[in-house]
Amino acid sequence: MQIDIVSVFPEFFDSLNVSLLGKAQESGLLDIHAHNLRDWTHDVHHSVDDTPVGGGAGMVMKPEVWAECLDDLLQLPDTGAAPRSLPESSPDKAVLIFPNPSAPLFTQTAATELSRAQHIVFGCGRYEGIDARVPQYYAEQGVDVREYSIGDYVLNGGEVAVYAMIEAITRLIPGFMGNPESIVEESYTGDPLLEHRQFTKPAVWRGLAVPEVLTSGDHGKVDRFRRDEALERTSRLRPDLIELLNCADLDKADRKTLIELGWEVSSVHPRHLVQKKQA
Ligand code: 6GU
Repeated sequence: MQIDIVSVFPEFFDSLNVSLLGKAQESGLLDIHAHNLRDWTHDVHHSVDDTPVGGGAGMVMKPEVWAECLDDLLQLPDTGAAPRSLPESSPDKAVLIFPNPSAPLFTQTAATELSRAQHIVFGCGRYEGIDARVPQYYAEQGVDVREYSIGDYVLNGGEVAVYAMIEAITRLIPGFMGNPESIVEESYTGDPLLEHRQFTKPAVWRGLAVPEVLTSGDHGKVDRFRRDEALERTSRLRPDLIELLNCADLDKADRKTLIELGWEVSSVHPRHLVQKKQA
């Protein structure tokens, strides 16, 4: 997979060369480049932003600079005219992603889909964001353009969000992880449940004991204990995820556990029986 990142702080991404991401680049599985948007400016001040049309605080990133940069990275001709229709399912069709706090949430489902892409270009906005015509223009050229937020809070720029998305996407590329089983087991893949707790030795530490069933050697009991713990933690911390489960996929023991936790499991999705308190 080729990843191009455009930012006014490309140094921010230097640490992508360490750890598992560094290894994946050495092995040729991944090729990541961080580019400085200012390299595509022509004026002496290398300016990338301007005041918002219609007024208001802050600055907006200029469309011309972004377009010169993105035309290069996407290898598109710099015409403002006729949209090029790119073949819909071309395997090397690039995905262009703009981090944006006012966009849909980036989820594990998006990460999984994007882990199959050949080429991703990330455009990191700063200030009040990028002129809205930039994503519109590339979408009209036939590019697969996405905008994602990583959560309901505001960051100073898209860099941290892009870093998070790159980690989530690349670890799902086949061959990236040493132990692919750890991907299958963890939260948000397979059943969208939070994970059970993990313990290592010693069995008692500072007076706190590991749950006894985990040391029993009975794998059936261990699996059931962990599954119940995942259901209980999800019910308590993220009931919205329980509501997405399909009752038909739950086994008898899952149903029993959910019923004990106050869920009704005889319709399509679980429903909580106790009315939630009004805000
Ligand atoms: Cl994608 N960008 C910024 N600036 N802030 C965010 C975000 C993105 N996602 C959550 N907060």
